[in-house]
Amino acid sequence: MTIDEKILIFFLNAVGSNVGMNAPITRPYRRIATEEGWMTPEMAAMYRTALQDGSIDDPGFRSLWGFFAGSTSERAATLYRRIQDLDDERLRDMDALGIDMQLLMLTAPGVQCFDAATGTALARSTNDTLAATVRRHPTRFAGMAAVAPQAPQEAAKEAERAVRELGLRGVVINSHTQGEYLDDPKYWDIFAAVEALGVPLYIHPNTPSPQMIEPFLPRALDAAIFGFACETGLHVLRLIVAGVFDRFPRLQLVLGHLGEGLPYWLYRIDFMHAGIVRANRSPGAKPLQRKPSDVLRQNVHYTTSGMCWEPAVMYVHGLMGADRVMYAMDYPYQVVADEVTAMDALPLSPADKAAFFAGNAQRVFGIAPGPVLTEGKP
Ligand code: 1DF
Ligand code: MN
Repeated sequence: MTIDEKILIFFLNAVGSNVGMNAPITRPYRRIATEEGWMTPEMAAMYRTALQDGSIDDPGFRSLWGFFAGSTSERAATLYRRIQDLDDERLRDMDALGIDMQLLMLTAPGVQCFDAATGTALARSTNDTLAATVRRHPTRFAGMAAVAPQAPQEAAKEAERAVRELGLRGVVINSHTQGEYLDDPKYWDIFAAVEALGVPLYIHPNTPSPQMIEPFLPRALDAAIFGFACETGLHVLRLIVAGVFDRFPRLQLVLGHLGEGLPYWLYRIDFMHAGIVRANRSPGAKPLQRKPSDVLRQNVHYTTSGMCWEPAVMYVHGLMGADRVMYAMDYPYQVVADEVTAMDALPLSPADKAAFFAGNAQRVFGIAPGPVLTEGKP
C-alpha cells in the first residue's frame, strides 16, 4: 500500500465506509513500538572488522556480536537483513505485525565500543541517517539520538544538535561505556544537556561490563536472557544513589524490559538504602532528597520490550502508573506476533490501553499524534 492509499483507507474508515477489497481498520488505538533497533551497513562492517582485528576487546561485545557475526543460521541472516533495512522490508514487517510507528535507536552497544573520535563521528553520521529516514517516513518512524559518552562534552553537543536541528526525540545510551558508568561526574554534562532539552534519556542495555561478565559467560547468560538486566539495573541504581536526580530533578529516563528488574525490588531497595545511609556505610551512598522508589516512580518510564507478558506488565503498570508504561517490541530481536495480541488483551480500560500503546509515547517522546495505518493481522 502506498501512503496515499493508507490515508484514503483511514479517511474512509473514519467516515464509516467500506473499502473495496480492504476490510476497514477497526483498532481504536495507534500502536507505537518504542525500543526498535537499527544499524547501518557501515557500522555492521566496523563491528566485523573489530571482531577480526581484536581492536574491541570488551568480552560482552565479543560474545554477543561474535555470535551474530559468526552464525550461519537463518535467524542471524534475517536479523542482519532486518536491522539494516529502513524502508520496504521493515515497513512490510510493521504492516504485518500491526505496528504503526517504530521509535528507532541504534542497536547496542552502538558507538560506545569505539575510541572517542570514532564513536563521536559515528554518532553524528548515524544520527544524520536516522533523521533522513524519519523525513522519508514521518508517520512510520521517529528516532532517538546516539551519543558517544567517551567524549562527554562532544556527546552533550551532539545531543543538542540531534534534538534541535535533526528533530530526534531523545537520547539513547547503552549502559556501561568500556566499563565506566554515568554516575561518574565527568559524564554529567550529558545529563545537563538532556535535562535542558526536555527530552528523555533511554538507558538501553549492554552486555555486563568487563568487571562483572565472567560468571555469566560459560552458561550464555550474558545477553538478553539476564545479563543485560543485571548490568542495566545496576547502572540505574548507581545513578540514583549517586544523587544524579537530586542534581537533575527534571531528568527523565526510559528503561526497557519493564525496568530491568528494578520494580520488583522497590521495597527492599528503599529499606536497605535507608540503613546504609544511617550507618554511614560508604562515602558513595550519601543521603538523598527522595527515596529511590520515588525516583523510580517520578523520573523513569518503562517499556515492555522483550517482556510482553501480562503478569509482569500489569505489576509494573499498577506500581508505576498508567502514564509511565509504554509498549515496545524490540524489533528485530524479538519479533513475535502473539505478543502484540497479548498486549491487546491486557485488562486495561480503553483510555489506559491507548496511553500504553501510543499516548504515553507521544507525550514522553514528543511524537505527533497520527493515524492507525496498519491492519496488523499477520
Ligand atoms: C538482543 C536483545 C540484542 C536486545 C540487542 O541489541 C537488544 C538479543 C544488541 O536478543 O541478543 O537490544 N534487547 O533489547 O532485548
Ligand atoms: Mn533492545
